[in-house]
Amino acid sequence: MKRRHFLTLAAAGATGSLVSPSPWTRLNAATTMQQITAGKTRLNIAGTGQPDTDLWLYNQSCPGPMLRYRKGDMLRAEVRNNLDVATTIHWHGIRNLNEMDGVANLTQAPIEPGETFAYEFPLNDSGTYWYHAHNMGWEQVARGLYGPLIIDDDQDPDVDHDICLMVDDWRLDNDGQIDQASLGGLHDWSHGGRLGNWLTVNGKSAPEFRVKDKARIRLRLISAANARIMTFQLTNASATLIALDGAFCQPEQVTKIILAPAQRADVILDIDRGSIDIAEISTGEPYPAATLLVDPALGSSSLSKTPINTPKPAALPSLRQLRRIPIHMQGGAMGNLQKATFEGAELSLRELAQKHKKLWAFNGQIGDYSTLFAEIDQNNLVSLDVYNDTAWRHAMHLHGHHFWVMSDDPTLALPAGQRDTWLMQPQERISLVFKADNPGLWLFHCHMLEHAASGMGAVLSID
Ligand SMILES: [Cu+2]
Repeated sequence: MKRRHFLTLAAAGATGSLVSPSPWTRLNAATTMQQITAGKTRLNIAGTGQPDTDLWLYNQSCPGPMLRYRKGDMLRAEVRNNLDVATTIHWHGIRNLNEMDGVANLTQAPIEPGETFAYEFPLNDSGTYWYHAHNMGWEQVARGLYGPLIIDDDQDPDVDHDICLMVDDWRLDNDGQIDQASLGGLHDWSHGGRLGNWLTVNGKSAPEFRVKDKARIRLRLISAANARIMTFQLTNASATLIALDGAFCQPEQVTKIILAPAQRADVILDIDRGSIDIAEISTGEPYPAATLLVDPALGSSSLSKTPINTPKPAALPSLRQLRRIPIHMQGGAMGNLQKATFEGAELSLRELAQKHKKLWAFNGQIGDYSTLFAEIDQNNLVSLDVYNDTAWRHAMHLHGHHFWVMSDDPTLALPAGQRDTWLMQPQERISLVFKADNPGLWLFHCHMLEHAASGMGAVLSID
């Protein structure tokens, strides 16, 4: 099985450039309580001349407000639910207090319509993160309930522009509205998830970002897509990848960035020839995503373009005492799952699909929050030995911890640093190694949100 490298090594010579002022209101002040309201809003995301789209948003903004802090700050947010369904917020990639992790019906009660819930937790890691609804996520994220969360670090490289590109893959109907008929469709759930037909970057179609000439730019890419695995290509530019899923990695030159749902990648670009186009190319046809426009009115960068020096990624500890947890992933279309256990009963795949909309299993068990998949002693070093025995790719996400990715397969390109979401190819075998130093009930699930909803998840108990 050939696996696609997460990031393709760049060949092109030109350095790129990226850029632009943030389109969001910047909420700040680490110690103040942020007010975040989930509600219904009509907003244009379908492009100029198109009708506004009925969305579910945080603070009427798409994406939701940028939350920006410094490492060591406390995040305090009062979340009000003005929707007519229950919701929660999960702070993706944050090694959080368990009771602040935002998983409805596992770590907290759902926030009912009209209610508020206060989240408060320390931010011990810097980098690019995001927050999103974690109750009926397959619908609530698809309708717009997500936003960026950025934590600055004293060791961040100096740049002229720090630009966050939050990308999404919407499925809109001919009226420019969320295609509601397809929400919950069993075909999508058993295949690659609910793929969209409309790409936005920061809620807009192919936005332009103005930058200084010769600028050094940090570009933070975040995928809020439900299911689509996107590939971003920088035309006329190469970039230095410096972080994956928030964590600094071994810097490397790239011209393409593959982002599975929920993944993030940070790159540094130096503008040395005019403007730069960023295209999404996963379908084979380049689709414009964003442009970085050199604007002479902004002047020219005075930063010296020193080599990029970032902190070393966290080193893998000794593996002498390793708790191995085998995870055999099965199910989905063209799969080999015949039957599985759901809520204590063994059912055929047909029954599971037709009566319960369950399609995926780990070790013959359909994921649900009432079953502990594994009980782990705190501070154990754990290896989730995952075998993707399905015909589909999956973006596997662990809550509350960051993991190292290991494999016996020398052809796999593995990250040197830690991640929180790993894209698995069909038939891939991988070990996700982490120190179980954060007590609580933590989900390990596919971030193709339709797969998670139909059984591809498990609860790990650490204490
Ligand atoms: Cu999946």
